Amino acid sequence: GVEDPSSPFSRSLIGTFFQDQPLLGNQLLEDALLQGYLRRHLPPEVLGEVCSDLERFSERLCSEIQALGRQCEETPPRLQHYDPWGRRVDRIITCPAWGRMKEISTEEGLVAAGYERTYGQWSRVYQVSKLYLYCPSAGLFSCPLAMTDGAAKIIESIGVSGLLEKPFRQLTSRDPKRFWTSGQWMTERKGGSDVASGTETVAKPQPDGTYRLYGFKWFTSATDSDMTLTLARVVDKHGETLQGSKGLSLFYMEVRDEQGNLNNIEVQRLKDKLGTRQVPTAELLLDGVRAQRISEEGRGVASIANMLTITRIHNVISAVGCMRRIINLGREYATKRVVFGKFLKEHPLHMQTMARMEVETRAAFLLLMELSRLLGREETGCASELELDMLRLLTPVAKLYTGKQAVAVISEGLECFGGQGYMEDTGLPVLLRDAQVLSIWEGTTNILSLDVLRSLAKSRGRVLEAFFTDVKVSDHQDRRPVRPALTPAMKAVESSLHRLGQFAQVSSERGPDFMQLSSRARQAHCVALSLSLYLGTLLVDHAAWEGASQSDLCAALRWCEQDLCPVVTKEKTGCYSRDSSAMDTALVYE
Ligand code: UCC
Ligand code: FAD
Repeated sequence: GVEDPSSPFSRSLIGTFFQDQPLLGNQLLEDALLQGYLRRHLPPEVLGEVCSDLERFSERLCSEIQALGRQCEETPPRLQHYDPWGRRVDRIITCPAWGRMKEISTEEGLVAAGYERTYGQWSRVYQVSKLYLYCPSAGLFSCPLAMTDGAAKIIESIGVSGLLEKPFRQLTSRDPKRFWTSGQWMTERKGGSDVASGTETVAKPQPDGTYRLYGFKWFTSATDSDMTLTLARVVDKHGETLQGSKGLSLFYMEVRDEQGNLNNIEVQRLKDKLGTRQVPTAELLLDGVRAQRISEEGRGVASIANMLTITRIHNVISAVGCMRRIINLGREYATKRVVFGKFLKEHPLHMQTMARMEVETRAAFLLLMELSRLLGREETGCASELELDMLRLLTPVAKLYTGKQAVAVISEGLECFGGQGYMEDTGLPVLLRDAQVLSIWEGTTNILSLDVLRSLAKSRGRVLEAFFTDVKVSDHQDRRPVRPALTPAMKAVESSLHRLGQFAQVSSERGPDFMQLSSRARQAHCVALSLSLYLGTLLVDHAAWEGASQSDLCAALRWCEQDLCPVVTKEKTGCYSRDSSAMDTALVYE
């Protein structure tokens, strides 16, 4: 305890060096690819408005939303079963920041933008870009927004009239006093993938045409929502129900009445989760819930599929948005942290690691944007048959791929901060914990692989044909003078296309059952190869645009080296050359 003024260590001094934390900058201005994509695709009259809104919103993320997101993480929801006088109330108590998130997302039109269609076919690209910037700061409020968007989509596809007029207006409102969120209650204890056999909930018809629902919902996220869509089996006049998919119908219900009392719902408990702790996820007993049937009897699964398309796209938004965020923070940190006598960004190996993450993220980003472009075209009646088929095929593919990829990239991203990446109070680990769910909810990876096969089978080969046509169209688009530097990437795409063609040929020769019967490894190989190829095509296509940057070019080349070519060719393609190191840094810091 003797104070020695020449020593920097004592009770009152704990050393002089403190590492600066990575700062969150304006996420639009720091995202060269997003800006490039918007410049490339949006008509000039749309571009200016969209970019200025995204820039303003990105400032709001730094000044307000990011801190609210942290509060949601630090103050998870809790369940109050009884009031102080012993009455059963089942109140889910969320923090004020969660409530504020609801207001902000309403003011910002994060759901409304998809339905107002101010920018015509580009409205979804605008909305998705905004959500992509938002989700890593959202404290998982992106979860209720996803389901809200999905519910609005279902109502719009059924028709905004009669009893569905009010919920549609509330779900797509920009007025915080009116805005509603929706749940999506599909999973029961017997099965969340196998909904057809797993659903035990029954719906008893009432004389006024409504129904009473009895059952148990095993996973219900954002259970503080105002309304929900759910599945149940209608009981016929003999008291019987039809088992399997054909017995399921879709129901709309409000969660509380005008006084705020639950609609004959008991909240059994809140789930104790690895991540997504900001969102209440509850087990619910439905004990005579008042509900309205909104699909034809027996068309429940097919009707809720519209919602699945939207929520799965939101899953992709989250995956890509969080990958982008960890890279942006990681590269900022690399300009501050000194190791072995120089900044992290001056270590070629570190830059190579980050460049790999960057290439993965760019490919996933372009896939997300392609999905939103197609969705926007579908919703404004501009989509061709080929585009509709591509939207159907790419949705499960993108969800399954980016769900896995997010965990890998974010995990690598945490390592870029060394031990600090593992420290909860840096706000970094939450990204990894929350990413783990992306491959589970909204359909696990295997279920989505099967959905890919469903889409192929249902279209009798048309979807596969659409895929090949689309790859070829993008590959040869405009046949404009392609930069010579892109040639190796284009060759890699062509040779992969050839290999995939051979696979498809074998499949068709072996008959229609082959796709279902072939081993999972073979299916996985086919999906992986097709996807790698498709992503390569998107990167090459973007790099061939006249406004493309050197980094866009580099990303396309890297993708084709890393993901399309076998490892042995890496030496030949110069992946480890001296120049490549400078390219890595340029790519990461574009
Ligand atoms: O997890 C959930 C919420 C989490 C919170 C929200 C997060 C959002 C992201 C936020 C990020 C921050 S909600 C629960 C999600 N549950 C699932 O995804 C279910 C997983 N299981 C499946 O996807 C299955 O494939 C089923 C249940 C959809 C289908 O199983 P079946 O019984 O085998 O179905 P069928 O018989 O093959 O299909 C029945 C009908 C067919 O139409 P018809 O009768 O006309 O031939 C199918 O073509 O449904 C149609 N269908 C589809 N249509 C099935 N899937 C699709 C599809 N994806 N698109 C279009
Ligand atoms: P299972 O279906 O039992 O799957 C177990 C394993 O078997 C998985 O690996 C799966 O891929 C595999 N498998 C299943 N079938 C097949 C097959 N045919 N071929 C090959 N492999 C197969 N659900 C809602 O409805 N609403 C919600 O709001 C909601 N929120 C959630 C929130 C969180 C945090 C989590 C974790 C889940 C939530 N879910 C929700 C449930 C989620 O959608 C399901 O957990 C998911 O669909 C998987 O269903 P399951 O848990 O029954 O797993």
